[in-house]
Amino acid sequence: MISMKDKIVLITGASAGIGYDTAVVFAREGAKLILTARRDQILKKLAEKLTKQYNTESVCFPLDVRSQQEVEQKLNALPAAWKKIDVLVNNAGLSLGMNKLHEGELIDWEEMIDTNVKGLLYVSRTVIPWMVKRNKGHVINISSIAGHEVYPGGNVYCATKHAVDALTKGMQMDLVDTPVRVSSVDPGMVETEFSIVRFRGDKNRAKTVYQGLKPLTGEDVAEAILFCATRPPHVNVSQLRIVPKDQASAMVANRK
Ligand code: NDP
Ligand code: 8X3
Repeated sequence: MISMKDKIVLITGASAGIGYDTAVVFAREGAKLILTARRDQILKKLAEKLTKQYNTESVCFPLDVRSQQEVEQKLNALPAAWKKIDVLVNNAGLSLGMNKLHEGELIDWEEMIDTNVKGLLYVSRTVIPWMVKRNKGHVINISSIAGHEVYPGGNVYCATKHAVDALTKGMQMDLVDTPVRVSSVDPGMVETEFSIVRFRGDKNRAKTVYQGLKPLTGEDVAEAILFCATRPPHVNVSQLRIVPKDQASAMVANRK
């Protein structure tokens, strides 16, 4: 097993949900954290909490992954020691709306594609060369069950997660002759801010997504991410699908 003690872990979208809980879980294991998202006040509080709780060393700064310039500038401005990133968790992502495709909002499409696909690419394009140079590193992409299945109204979001799946496979091929590992963690329903964001702050509608079943928590997924990161160097968890016991597929769930 690889210990996370003093490993440098960069998490995108660390201000909420899966990313936030991944920060907590890796801090518990002794990692040093680079915490990024747009809401940096939450990141600051998280960093303070982790320092108190686990004596975690961390840096945090606002980062909108949609901006290629911002990604390149801010990551390149990291002190040299912090550029030795051992684990990159490409987690920042979102879904907006559930309209039929022909009734979709173009602005929502742009934001999903820019964040989930292009943002992941920008961060990866900056960080992976450092890993290749050091002959060390692990990229963990957060895709989804929506990267394998499509459901009504999921159109563009599902397309972005299918793209993440393709990018993971492409990275695995392109890095196969290096020690850098690439994993995909693909969850089903996780109760985070995800559905609140999707339904533009409508918490009641968001609740109905998980009605009658026990969804995953961000922590459940964070532990799965940690599992991937801590396998011995000759093992690569290429894809880890994790769903609630009550969920069989994107469309089939056991609701009481
Ligand atoms: P949350 O809404 O709770 O968290 C999303 C995170 O992404 C936030 O920290 C948010 O931070 C960040 N984010 C959004 N847009 C940007 C941006 N432009 N730049 C940087 N950060 C951004 O959702 P989850 O934790 O559930 O989602 C995390 C990932 O997991 C996503 O990729 C999602 O697609 C995936 N996923 C979620 C599932 C679920 O059911 N919840 C299931 C399968 C996959 P901020 O707003 O501060 O920028
Ligand atoms: C999030 C899970 O089923 O809402 O990726 O698309 S789902």
